[in-house]
Amino acid sequence: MSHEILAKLTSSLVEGEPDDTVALTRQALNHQLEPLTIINEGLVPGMEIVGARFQSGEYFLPHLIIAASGMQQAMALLEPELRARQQTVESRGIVVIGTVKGDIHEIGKSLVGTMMSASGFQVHDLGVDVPTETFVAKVKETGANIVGLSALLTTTMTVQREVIEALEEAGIRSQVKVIVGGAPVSQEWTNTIGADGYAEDAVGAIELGKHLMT
Ligand code: B12
Repeated sequence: MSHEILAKLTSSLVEGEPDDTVALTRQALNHQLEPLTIINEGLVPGMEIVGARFQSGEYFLPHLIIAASGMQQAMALLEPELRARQQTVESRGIVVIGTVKGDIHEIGKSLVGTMMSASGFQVHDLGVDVPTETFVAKVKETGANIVGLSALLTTTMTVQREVIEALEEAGIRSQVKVIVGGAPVSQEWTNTIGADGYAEDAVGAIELGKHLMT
C-alpha cells in the first residue's frame, strides 16, 4: 500500500497533476509514511523523470513549471512534519542557504534546506535570486557555521565565487564553511573557487554538513 502511494506520487509529478500530488502527500502522511521517505522515494524520483524528459526534448517549460508547483505544494505540507520531528534533535549547527543572484531555481535548494533542517541543523533559507551582500549580512547576523550556495545555471555558478570573495572582504570567511551545489557544480569547481565542500544531492549535503561540523 505504501509503495503504491509513493509510485502514484511519482506519477502525479510526471503527469503534471499537482492536485493529485498534494492529495497523495496527505494520504502518505495519513499512512504514517516518514516525510523523508515521501520526499526521497515519491517526490524526488518524479522530479528526476521530469528533468530527464525536459533534457531529452520530450517535455517543455510548462511541464516543468507544473511539476515544480506540485513539488512545492507537497513540500509545504511536509516541512512542518519535518520540523516537528526535528524538535527532539539537538541543533547540529546554523546554516544559511539560498540560490545565488540571477538564478531562480528553487526546488533543489529548498530540498537541501528542508532536509538539513530535518537532520537537526538550524536553517535560514533566503530563497532564490539572493544578492551576494544578503548572504554576507545573514551570515554575520546569525553567526552561521555553514553557508550553502545553490546554482543551477552555468552562468550563475560564478556567483558562488563572488560570494566567497565577499565573505573574504567582510573578514568572516574563516568563520563559516561554504558548501556549494546544483546540477552544473562539481568537486573540481568547488576546489577551483575554494569552497569547503560539495554535495550532489540533499542526502549528501546532510552528510557534508555533519562532517564539516565535527
Ligand atoms: C525545474 C527546472 C526549472 C524551473 C524551476 C522551478 C523552481 N521553482 O525551482 C523553471 C521552469 C522556472 C526553470 C527556469 C529556467 N531554467 Co531550468 N531547469 C529545471 C530542471 C528541469 C530541474 C531542476 C530541479 O528542480 N531539479 C530537481 C532538484 C531536486 O534537483 P537540483 O535542483 O539539481 O538539486 C539537487 C542537487 O543539485 C543538490 N543541490 C542543489 N542546490 C544545492 C546547494 C547546496 C549547498 C548543496 C550542497 C547541494 C545542492 O541537491 C539537490 C537535491 O537533491 C533542470 C534540469 C536538471 N536536470 O537539473 C533545468 C535547468 C537547470 N534549467 C535550465 C535553464 C536553461 C533554465 C532557464 C534559463 C530557461 C529559460 N530559457 O528561461 C530558466 C532560468 C531562469 C533563471 N534566471 O534562473 C538548464 C540550465 C543549463 C545550464 N547548464 O546552464 C537546465 C539544466 C535544463 C537544461 N538541460 O537545459 N527551470
